[in-house]
This record gives sequence, C-alpha cells and structure tokens, in this order.
Amino acid sequence: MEFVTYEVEGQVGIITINRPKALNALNSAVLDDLNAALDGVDLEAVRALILTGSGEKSFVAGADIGEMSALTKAEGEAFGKKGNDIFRRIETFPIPVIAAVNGFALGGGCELSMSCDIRICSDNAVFGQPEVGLGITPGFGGTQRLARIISVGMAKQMIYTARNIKADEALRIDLVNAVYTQEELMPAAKKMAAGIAANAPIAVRNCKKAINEGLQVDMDQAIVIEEKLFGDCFETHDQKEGMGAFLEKRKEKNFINK
Ligand code: DAK
Repeated sequence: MEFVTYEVEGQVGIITINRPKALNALNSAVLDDLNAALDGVDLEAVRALILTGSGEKSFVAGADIGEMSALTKAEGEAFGKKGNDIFRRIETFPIPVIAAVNGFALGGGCELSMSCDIRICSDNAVFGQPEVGLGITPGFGGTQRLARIISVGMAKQMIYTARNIKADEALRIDLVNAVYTQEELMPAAKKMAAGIAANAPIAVRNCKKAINEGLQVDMDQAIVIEEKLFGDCFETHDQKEGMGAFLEKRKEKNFINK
C-alpha cells in the first residue's frame, strides 16, 4: 500500500492515511489502500482499530479536489460509491474504530471521522464541511452522519455556511469526545483502544451492532435487536469467564473471543 500504513500493537490495529504532500486528501488510490488495510485486519487477533493521519497538520483534508475537478457525472457517482462503500464498511466493521483526528478533518476527512465509532482530536484539529463552497453537496455520508451525531440545527449550520470549527467547538457540540495535545493524542487513543480490547470481544462487537442497528429502527424493534445480541453472548467461553471471574472474586480475566 502506497498511501496507507497498517501496524498492530498488541490487540490494537493502527491505520494511518499517509499522503502528507496533499494533507492526506482522499483520491481513488488512497481509498483503495484504505480498503486493502481493512482487508488485512485479522479479526481473530485485533480487537479495536485506530484511524489517524500522518504528520501533525492533517487527519484528512478532504476528498482530492484535483481528482474530483475533472470527473464526469458517471465518474463522480462511481467515486462517491467507492468512498461510501468503504466508509460504510468502517461504520459496520465488526470491531470498534477510534478516529484520532490529528489536524484538518475537512469534507471527506470530517466524513471519514464520522464513520468511526468514536472521535478524539488534537487541539489543532479543524473540522468542517466546505463542499457547498466548491459547488457540491457533502458526499461520503456528510449530510447524513453529521445530523445524526450532533444536533440537526448545528449540522445544517456547519453544512450551509461551510464554516470550519476548531477543536474546542467540536468538543462543545459533541462532534468529538475529548481534545488532547498533539503529543497526547495517540497515547490517549491507544489507551482507549486497549481498554476496549481488554473486554470480552463478542460482547463489545454485539454492543456496536446493537447501537448501530438499533438507531435505525423504532424502539420496539430496537429492543428486539438488543435481546438477540444479548442472548448471543450466552454459552460463550467469555460470558462464562467474565461472570466466573466476578463470582470467584478474581481480577484477571482470560477473554479468548469465543
Ligand atoms: N485535495 C487535494 N489536494 C489538497 C487538498 C484536497 N482536499 N487539501 C490540501 N491539498 C493539497 C494542496 O493543494 C497543497 O498541494 P501543493 O500545492 O503543495 O501541491 C498541499 O495539500 C498543502 O495544502 P495548502 O498549501 O493549501 O496548505 P495550507 O496549510 O495553506 O491550507 C487547508 C490547508 C486544509 C486549509 C487547505 O489546503 C484547504 O483548504 N484544502 C481544501 C480543503 C477542502 O476544501 N476540503 C474538502 C474537499 S471536498 C461526494 C463524495 C465526497 C465528497 C463530496 C461528494 N459524493 C459521493 C457526492 C467530498 C468532498 C470533499 O471532501
């Protein structure tokens, strides 16, 4: 992969978008590499992912404007589908994905972070949906996920005005969960990922599924989804181990993802 790196530290996978010359902007090759990185995640061994950008300036400065500027309608649609499929894959990826937003998260960059389960950022991060200033709508789910994550009114304000916001405002409107210095960001992301990885993997995966799928339906259907995923945890090794450890007053737990 030319534009994406993938490393594993313990039970945590780290995907880094690595196209610093263009502030990690997403062209077709970057999207292909991101998809390939996801293909490479060993779901038996890895229990949480971190997604970040290389350098200290930018997470992802958007979809590649140079590449997009020359697209025909059909090519634009195909580029949109490619991005949407990958972002949806991240959103529904079996294990949690934390976006460690280390700078600009504009357009497709903001959208990429929103396809992750959790967003934390550095204090120099800048979020925004500049698309209407470029003559297009936000794609890659921008009009859909932003209004589901923050308030509808604030999402409309950000999208219609195309005004960028800084980290402190992103925190205030709940777009991110926490803000760190640049030096603290990756250690904080790794600590959070390790905390997730220490829990029973099947239970964590089922929580992700229950929250994501439950939010798309009414409460009567949502609690049925929850019941099924709850029931699914029983008779697993890890359910017996987690409850056994409590009953035996044992601190160490050996979760084996089975
Ligand atoms: N695309 C391509 N290259 C980019 C880029 C981008 N989005 N952002 C930055 N670069 C490149 C610059 O062209 C420059 O390259 P060189 O000139 O050095 O070759 C290099 O990165 C450094 O950028 P600057 O020199 O501009 O650096 P500054 O610090 O001065 O400014 C900046 C940083 C982030 C404020 C500025 O670069 C900027 O405004 N960049 C554009 C941000 C932006 O507008 N992003 C949104 C792009 S639109 C859809 C699907 C997806 C989308 C839409 C629809 N469908 C499915 C319908 C997504 C749209 C977008 O993301």
